[in-house]
This record gives sequence, structure tokens and C-alpha cells, in this order.
Amino acid sequence: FIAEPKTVSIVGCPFSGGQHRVGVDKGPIHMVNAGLVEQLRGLGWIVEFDGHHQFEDISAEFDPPIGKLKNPRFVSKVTQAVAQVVGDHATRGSLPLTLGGDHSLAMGTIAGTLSRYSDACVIWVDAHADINTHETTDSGNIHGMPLAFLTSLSGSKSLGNNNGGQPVPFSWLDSVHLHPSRLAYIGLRDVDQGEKTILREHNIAAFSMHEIDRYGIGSVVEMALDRVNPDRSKPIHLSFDVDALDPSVAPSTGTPVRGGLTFREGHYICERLYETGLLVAIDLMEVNPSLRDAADVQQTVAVGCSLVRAALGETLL
Ligand code: NNH
Ligand code: MN
Ligand code: MN
Ligand code: MN
Repeated sequence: FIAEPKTVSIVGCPFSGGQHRVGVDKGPIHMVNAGLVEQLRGLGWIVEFDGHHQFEDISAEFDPPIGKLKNPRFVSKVTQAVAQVVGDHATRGSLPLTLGGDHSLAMGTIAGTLSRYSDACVIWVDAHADINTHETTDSGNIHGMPLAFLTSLSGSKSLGNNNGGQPVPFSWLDSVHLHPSRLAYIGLRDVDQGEKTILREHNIAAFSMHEIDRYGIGSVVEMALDRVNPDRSKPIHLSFDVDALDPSVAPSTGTPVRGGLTFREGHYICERLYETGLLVAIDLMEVNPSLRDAADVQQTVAVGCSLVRAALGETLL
């Protein structure tokens, strides 16, 4: 067995249309400027990065809410483009690393992964469950909803069929179905009431901070894998929302929630998933360099880069 150099393709997604705070679109630029490309090359990866994606804006005037959903056409168009790019990288045998940007982007990244690996499972590391439907959402922010669309709890059909002759937003996702048994959460601590009902009714593997306190992070990651990947044979997509970390570790994010993962717990998840040899795609989302002061931003960006390095093998001896 000769270890080949592996290729990672960085997909920089300066996008903030899935939520209301300005600045999260600057996250990927800061991560790359902090030296992420060179850091990953230093780990022995071939790193492809040909600039951040330029998303053609759809102005608010042409993108009024549909039901409670804000910016539905814009989010749909951007995530469809991301699905194509991520799917292409995966199909060429490269590992797509998507830098956000807000977490609505995961509709695109996970759809892209599923286009290449239909049996993939998802480990979603987040303070939030991001599985509100078009009906349960309070905020209307689509970054709180990607998993409802991916699991087909929401979809274009639930948005009606009147979009002025244009395809209804998210109809490109109609054929995508992430089965709820393929999804596991780690780090939850701010889950909306409607989301709790969904997690229960669909028997979704959800490990909150409570379980991490109770069993320790080592056991929790194995318990999560036992649920979605019992014989450790299926491809794994890691979607990491930096707000899973405690705000003392990663302060610069739009919706910090106290009582989160320590630096080590966050890194342990990444290290263990790397160690399985099954990781096929990584998202690092919700770094917002416009919030908090320069030192906090620098700390958050550095932690984001460090998590990615851990998921690509830095810490294993
Ligand atoms: N659950 C809330 C909503 O749906 C908050 C989601 N915010 C996040 N998710 N940052 O990761 O709007
Ligand atoms: Mn999230
Ligand atoms: Mn979150
Ligand atoms: Mn669907």
C-alpha cells in the first residue's frame, strides 16, 4: 500500500443570505487569508483553491418572502450552484472543503455529496438543529432550515407553485432525500420546540451537551457513529457550525450560545472522523469576522483553521 497524496478542494462561499447579520460572508476570505491553503499543503495534501465563489445577487425587490422564508430565491440559487461545484469535486475524487458563509449552504454541500455518494451519512456539529420547516420556523432564516429541506420535510411543494413562471425555489432539491437515519447531531443546546418534535418523531440521533457531559466526547462520537454508520463503512460528510464551540473558544459567530464544546471536544470530533478514513466532505460554517473585536475575530478564524487541519489529519501521530 502506497499512500497517495490526497486532494482537497476549497470551496469558498461568501454568502450570508440565509440569515440576517452582515459579515458572515467574510468568513471564508478571513480563513484563507489566515493561511489555510499553506497549512493544508503542510499536512501533505494537494490543495486546490481558485478563488472564492462569486454569487450573482438577487435583490430583495425580486425576492420577497414566500410564507415565512426570507430570501428564498437567492438561497435556492446559491445552494444549487454549490451543490454542483461540491458534487463535481467529489466526483473527481477530491475532498470538498466548503467555507461559509451561513449554514444554509449545507443544502448545497450535502446535496453535492449525495450526488456522488448516495449512501453518505452526515455528522452535524452545531448548537442548533437547523431542521425547522417552512411551518415551524420562527425566524424565517433559512440557515435554521437546511436539514428540513435535505430530509424532504420541507421542499418546493410546500412553498406553493406560483413564482411568476420561474421554477419554485428549491425544486432542484425535490429529488434529494437524506434519510433521517443517516443524520447525527453533536453539540446541540438551543433547539426550538418544533425541532424537538421532529427529532423525536423521526428518531434522529441527537447528542446534546447533556450527553457530552454525561458520557464524555469519546463515547458520544462512537454512539453517533453507531447510529448512522454502525459498521464504519459509509462515507461521512462533516458539517461543522463554529457556534457548536463555546463562545469563549469561538466568539465571532452570529448566534453564540453559552455552554458549548471546549477546544478539545471540537477537535476530538474532527480527529476521530479523520481517523475513520471515511470523511468525504467537510463544511466549516458561520464564522463571522464582523462581530466582536479584532482579537476575538483572529481567535475564531484560527480555531476554524485548526478544526479543519484536525479533520485532515494534523493531530494524529
Ligand atoms: N433555530 C433558530 C432558527 O431557526 C436559530 C438557528 N441559528 C443558527 N443555526 N445559527 O445554526 O432561526
Ligand atoms: Mn448551523
Ligand atoms: Mn448554529
Ligand atoms: Mn427532497
